[in-house]
Amino acid sequence: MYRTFTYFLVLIVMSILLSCKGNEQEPTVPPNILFIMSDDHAYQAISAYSDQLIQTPNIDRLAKEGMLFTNASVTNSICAPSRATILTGKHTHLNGKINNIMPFDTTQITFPQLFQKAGYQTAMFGKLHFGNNPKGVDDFMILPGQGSYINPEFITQKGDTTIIGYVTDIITDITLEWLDKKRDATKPFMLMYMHKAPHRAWWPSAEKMKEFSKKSFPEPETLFDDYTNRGTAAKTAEMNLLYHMDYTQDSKIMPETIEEMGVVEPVIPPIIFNGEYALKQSRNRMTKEQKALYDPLLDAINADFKANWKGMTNKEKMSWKYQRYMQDYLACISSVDDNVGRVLNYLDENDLTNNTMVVYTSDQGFYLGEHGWFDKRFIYDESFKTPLLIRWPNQIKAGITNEEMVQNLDFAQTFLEAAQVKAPADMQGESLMPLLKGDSQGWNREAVYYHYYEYPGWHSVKRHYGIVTKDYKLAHFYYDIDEWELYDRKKDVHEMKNVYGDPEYKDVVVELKKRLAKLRVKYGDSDELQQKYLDMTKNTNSNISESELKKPKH
Ligand code: SGN
Ligand code: CA
Repeated sequence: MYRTFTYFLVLIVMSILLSCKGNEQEPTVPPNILFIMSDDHAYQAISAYSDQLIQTPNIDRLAKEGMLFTNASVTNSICAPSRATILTGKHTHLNGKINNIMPFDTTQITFPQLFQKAGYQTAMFGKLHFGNNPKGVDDFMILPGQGSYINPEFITQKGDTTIIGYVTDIITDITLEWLDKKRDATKPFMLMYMHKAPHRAWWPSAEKMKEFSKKSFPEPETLFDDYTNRGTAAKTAEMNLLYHMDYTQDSKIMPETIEEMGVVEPVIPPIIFNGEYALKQSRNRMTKEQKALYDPLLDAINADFKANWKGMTNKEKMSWKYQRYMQDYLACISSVDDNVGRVLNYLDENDLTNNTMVVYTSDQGFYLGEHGWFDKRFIYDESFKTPLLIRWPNQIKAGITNEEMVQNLDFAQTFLEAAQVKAPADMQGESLMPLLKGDSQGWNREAVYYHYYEYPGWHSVKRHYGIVTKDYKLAHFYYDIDEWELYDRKKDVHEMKNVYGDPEYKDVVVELKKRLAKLRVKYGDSDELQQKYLDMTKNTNSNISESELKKPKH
């Protein structure tokens, strides 16, 4: 009641103010916010960024009809920490969610709570991956932990439920149902629509698997990278397609085939020993009817493997794995794109397009074979950068590309400013509203800060922090080793040469170290905090504890 009253009051005051200004461009009602986030969606796999790998016509609409950010990045390239930064508007070292395992302190203010307080209708559907339920949403249905692709379980306010079908379609069905039937249409909404796809172990819908397992894709230039001229961290990371991508859960080779062919590589992490994990996760969850759709497809993949694998060189195995990886990963994305299309159509059909800010992003970037890798975590470009497309026809001109260094840290304040809700003073980002309105004068960020913590853990990427400017990237790998890396982003776009020790860059290093120290002070990070988080996580290893996350507390 009180909220409805506040909302109408805001509406009346805004209408009076706007009619006084006589500006037809301004919205007369607060905008809706539709936040769409996928999990591990690399910008390389959105055709608005590059059409080398896939066509994503629906996601591309947001760029055509809005703004495409080509230098958007995350502050810590991993799932739950990225989500914590988005929700709190704070760097990891302040919100405390340093990795996927540590609990999130739920006494912190998250931006949906502020929307709810301001009279918005709020909801969240899909993957949160937090270990606790969201605050500040009137309605939610979230996957437990990483969730399942096939016949997923959901945690809801009314208890747990399992829905038969494919996760990307189901999350969309739930989202559309809320938009159409559940919300109060007299109020503006802030809706978080968050996909599980295309997270590992990539499992497409049967229809898309059929389509994509016939395709082949261009290899990235750096697929056969041997990490020469890089530091220890790149050399010791465990995310190489040849050595760490699993034939069973990742490439969909059945344990029987593995045995028959005598495959002993790669070294499979214990949790997915014998391929149990993914095949259990997806194939073993299927109904008889679903199995009947998938099995001929899996048989064809296995037959191809049996016919070709034995005679392959390592290089050929790498190429084979890359193709299998891209077929499944991109097939998952194709479903995301179709489903984003369904939601955008709904907005069109219900006259909601013009005054809804639609945001499409990912919780981080991802390696699609660049440097021979899959996964994320590093400050290097493919995982540091993240896709970001924003459309709001009432405020943003169509078809604009923006190259400024924006971050997921900025989202909360952007949404709050769009809705004219005051952001708490301790949020650390900056609202993107000036950029969205075409005012780059009102934006003067020249460097961003990054800090990754989940080590020891999956994929063995060592802890590091760093500064990124448009020209350079300086990173300090401080645990286990004490190594600095510097990349010249203009001359070495693929980040193949660490020039930290190169005398030519001596002055650049001195200057960047000063700027990095200043950034750490500005954002409140320090050696002491770093040590505190090291001590806190001394005995944790995400390889082991990830499964414990599966069941969030209610
Ligand atoms: C799982 C994956 C990893 C992935 C982490 C974190 N392994 O552990 O490849 O890096 O999730 O991903 S898997 O064998 O289970 O597929 S995150 O997006 O949740 O941070
Ligand atoms: Ca992720």
